[in-house]
Amino acid sequence: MFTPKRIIILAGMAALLVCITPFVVKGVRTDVSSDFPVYNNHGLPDLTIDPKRFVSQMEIIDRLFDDASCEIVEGSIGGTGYRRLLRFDTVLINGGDGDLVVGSPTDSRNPYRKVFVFSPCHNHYHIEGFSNYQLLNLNRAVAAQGHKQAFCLEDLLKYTNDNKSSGYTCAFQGITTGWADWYFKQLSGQWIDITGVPEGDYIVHVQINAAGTFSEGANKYPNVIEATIHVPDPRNKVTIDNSPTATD
Ligand SMILES: [Ca+2]
Ligand SMILES: [Zn+2]
Repeated sequence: MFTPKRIIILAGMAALLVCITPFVVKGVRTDVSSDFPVYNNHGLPDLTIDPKRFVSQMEIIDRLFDDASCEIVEGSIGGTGYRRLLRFDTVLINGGDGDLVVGSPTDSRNPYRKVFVFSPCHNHYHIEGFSNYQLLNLNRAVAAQGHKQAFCLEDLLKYTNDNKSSGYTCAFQGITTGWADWYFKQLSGQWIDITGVPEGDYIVHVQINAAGTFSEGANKYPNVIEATIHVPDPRNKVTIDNSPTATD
């Protein structure tokens, strides 16, 4: 019921209520719900990213990785030692009028079973190639290759007030219509490794359902989100975050 991811989110929400700092997002979880109302998509899901949280949580930090880091295995960092990471929240909203149903990673009858891959960093099954994270120059050339971030899709936030969750978790994955999953920036891989990227202005580019695994019907809500960001000189100090990895 309460997975580590949920507990961290609940703790985070509690912290938001009592602690006002310049870094706290002013928004609440329903901020963008009116921008992405559930519509008649003939029973199909339509996934999109919460654009406000994507921008408001974006930050650049340094983090230390050793030879045993699961991130090396997963390919979310380009090497060991201190890496400079541009990280952000990805909240996946389902604005279609049908659930996204992915099912159990371990059920041999599941038609999606081939898209599941076990994540050593998260210790559960992810959907391979679900999203693509890249840093682009303003002329849209790739400045930092980033990686394909895999996901376990589950219901974590309600985006409308009238739908009950169908109860999707990492063990039986999906997102209910009107609900959202939340990959927050402290999770392993919720970043682009920008180590050595020169100072300048760049575009953070994220695409979801990148491999086209799931049908989204009319697909009215965008699967690509972009934001511009200024990357400081690599010699400049930024915040170091060596706190234990969130692994859900
Ligand atoms: Ca979409
Ligand atoms: Zn995961």
